[in-house]
Amino acid sequence: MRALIDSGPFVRDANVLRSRAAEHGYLALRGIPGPEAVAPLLTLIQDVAESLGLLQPACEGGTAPLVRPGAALTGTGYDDPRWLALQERVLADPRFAAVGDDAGVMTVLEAVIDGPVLTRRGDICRLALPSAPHQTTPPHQDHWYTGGTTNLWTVWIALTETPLDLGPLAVLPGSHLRGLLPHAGHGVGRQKVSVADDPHFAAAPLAAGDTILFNCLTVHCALPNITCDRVRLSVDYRYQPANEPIRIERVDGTRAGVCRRAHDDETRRSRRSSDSQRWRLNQETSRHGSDG
Ligand SMILES: O=C(O)CCC(=O)C(=O)O
Repeated sequence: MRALIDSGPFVRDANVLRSRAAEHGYLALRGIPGPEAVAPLLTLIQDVAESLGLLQPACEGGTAPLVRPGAALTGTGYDDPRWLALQERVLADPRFAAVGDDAGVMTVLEAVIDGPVLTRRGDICRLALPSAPHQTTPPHQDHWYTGGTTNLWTVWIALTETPLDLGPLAVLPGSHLRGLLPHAGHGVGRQKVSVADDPHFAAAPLAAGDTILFNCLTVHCALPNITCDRVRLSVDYRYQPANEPIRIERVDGTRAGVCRRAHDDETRRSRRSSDSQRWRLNQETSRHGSDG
């Protein structure tokens, strides 16, 4: 495992950010948006997850919260009703959007995208429980799930201190230059690329409010949460150039965020109201996390 290269010191240098992002397919940004910026969102997520029976009452000091004994998510995690309730309550709260719209974050995005940026392109709040290796995010490229422009960037933000054993994000530097790789696997969010034990993955212990930004073709995964009782909390937001069309067609012909079975079922049935479709698409795009 390699270390991440910190681009935090260059946040005011658009040329350095752009050229590093183009070369490596990612930027690690320590202190962007920073611990104060994420504190209200951390409180919100802890409160909601505690009320759903997933966490013990919050600890002080930005350390990862303790799991409620016995708490586990069913299936792939993305289809557990408590996971969906968490997304519904957190994503609707202004404290969630505030972090994705943080001025420091947006400055970096505008530098990397080199122009006006469209937000809300698939955002999600994540909680990685201990003792759940089967739910650890496998290596994948977001583009497989999101479709549309390849100039789509994800901002992944740690909400508490996230040492390696808590399972932070890992990226494969330069992998965005290989184009879209074959993905295989079953279940929501379980399609992955085969890069078994590639020693070139890069990761680092993160502090609350540290960011990893990466392109939708950059292969990434989560490290497993191998703590016995701590929960990793993070959020990820997606952005694309404002002047590019929003396309939700995946390379396999399904719509982004809608799994094949749901897509086929929906095609057979007559369509429901456009409002309910939009809601489902938002939910599924979020799950992708996105499934990505
Ligand atoms: O946080 C994770 O477990 C995975 C994140 C991810 O795959 C993403 O942000 O696209």
